[in-house]
Amino acid sequence: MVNRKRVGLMSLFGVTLFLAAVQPAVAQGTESTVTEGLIWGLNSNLLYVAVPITVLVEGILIYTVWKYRNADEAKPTQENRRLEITWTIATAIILLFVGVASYQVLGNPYVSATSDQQVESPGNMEEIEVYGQKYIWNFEYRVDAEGVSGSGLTLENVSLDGATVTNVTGDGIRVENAQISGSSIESGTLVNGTVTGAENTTGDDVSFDGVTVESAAISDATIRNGTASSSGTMMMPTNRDVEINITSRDWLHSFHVPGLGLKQDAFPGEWNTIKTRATETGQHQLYCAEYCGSGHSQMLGNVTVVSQDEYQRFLVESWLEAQS
Ligand SMILES: [Cu+2]
Repeated sequence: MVNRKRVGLMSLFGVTLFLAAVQPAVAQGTESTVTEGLIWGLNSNLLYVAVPITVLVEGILIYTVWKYRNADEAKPTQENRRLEITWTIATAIILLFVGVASYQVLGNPYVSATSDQQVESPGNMEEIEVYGQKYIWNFEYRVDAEGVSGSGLTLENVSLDGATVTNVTGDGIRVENAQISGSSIESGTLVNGTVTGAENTTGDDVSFDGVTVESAAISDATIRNGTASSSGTMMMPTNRDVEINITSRDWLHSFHVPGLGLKQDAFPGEWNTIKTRATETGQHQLYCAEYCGSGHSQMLGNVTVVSQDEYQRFLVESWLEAQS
């Protein structure tokens, strides 16, 4: 009777363990990035293998304990070659499955990080730089935009592509009262600029490189390789590959966003890169996951995932704000 009760208790314990193990996978439901989807997919795949093995092994154990509960003396096991070959091969197959499944996910560029100083990004990828420092997170974004308008701006090192210059006065170094239509700069001053491909009056395309523009108004301008920044909150677009380059300005930190399945260490003087793609909009908590001093627990931030349009608007607005 006592033994039967014990078997019942053990079974209950087994079922509880099983439920505890399965529950997170069930609760997960949807994933918010490609990265998170891959990680949870691997998790469930391994669980599909681990649960039947656990049930089998525990079942045999419980059955054996129950069956030989009254045996006085244990009998020595006899050699059984067939059994040994079977469990060796079965184990090899299971380990092979675990290895292949893990490798596919861990070797995926959306999961594994690279440590290159300069990762050359194709133009179709958003680039975000993350700077950890005691005890705050700062972010820098690359801005490429078209059809940008603004006024009262000071622009440095900008390049305006496809602009047409009219009524240009000066010698190509200092241009005053320039009227540029297409990208229109009215009553602006271009200091130390170079104007190439422009005829003195109307017509040709012109591009400005390394130009400083003071108090200008621009409309319908193109921004190439501009930068924008934010502090505390990182913005991210949906349905677009994002390359997050992470470094530190002072000390060891770790960029950790559990809700997006992202985690990467931040070292001073080194860039660690993670690539991901968000699948839905939302806001997620950012933590520092490397003890970095007395303010470590307060080193929090947010990651806000918005639509591509909204992200683009954020970039341009931040860029314009930084110029004025
Ligand atoms: Cu930190």
